[in-house]
Amino acid sequence: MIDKNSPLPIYTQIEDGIRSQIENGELKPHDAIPSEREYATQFQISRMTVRQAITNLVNEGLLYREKGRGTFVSEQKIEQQLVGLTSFTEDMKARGFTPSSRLLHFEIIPATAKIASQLSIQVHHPVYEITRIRLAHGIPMAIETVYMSANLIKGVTEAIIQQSLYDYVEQQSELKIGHATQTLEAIVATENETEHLQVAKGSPILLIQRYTYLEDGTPLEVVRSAYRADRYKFTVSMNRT
Ligand code: 16G
Repeated sequence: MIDKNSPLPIYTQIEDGIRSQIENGELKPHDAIPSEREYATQFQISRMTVRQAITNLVNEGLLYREKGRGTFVSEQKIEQQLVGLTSFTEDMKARGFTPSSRLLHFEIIPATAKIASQLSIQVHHPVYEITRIRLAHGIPMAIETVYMSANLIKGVTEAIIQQSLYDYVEQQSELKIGHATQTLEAIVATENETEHLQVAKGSPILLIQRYTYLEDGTPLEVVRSAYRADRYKFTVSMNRT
């Protein structure tokens, strides 16, 4: 792992070494890495140097420390392409994860002025208000609240929401989902989100707000999705035109 003649600083070499052990699977999620003392003895370097390398990897989210227990490898993040308009169910299946949902709230409410204008419906017309925890292999990934016109999409039930909303819209309602616009920003998890996503107080969250439209331009849904920043990263590819 260490070449003392290399122009690269020793701590960078340690960082790179641990990083490649994680990438090639030699170190797996939740494995303990050797202690500072062990690295220091093995490579004949100071513990300060080792600490610097490990702290950098902790700050990057690749490792996590547990008081009194040691330092461990984090779960790898799910990498989500910000291209095609896909559903959570499709995204997870495409990665070989089993998607599931835990329903927190399901109600038909009269549209507020804000929701009515976002969905282009009359104020007080009925809308579904649905909040679900979205899980992959039983691990909470996101907490998501959807508003949808109940006059547009009829017959949504708890059983349907446990499965896929997009499936219901396209298969049962035979409507065509066309396009969406969304914003992505960083926020700090609220207490409620912290609890449901099983993350530490004050954890960063990736907040996506999506407006989805049918092919004919009718607004379909307004969505607020709070994704765990320790489990998710989003990628976009760009062309210089
Ligand atoms: C995704 C969408 C959400 C949509 C849901 C449908 C984002 C940020 N949000 O979570 O807008 O309502 O999928 O999922 O990607 P479903 O078909 O699995 O119910």
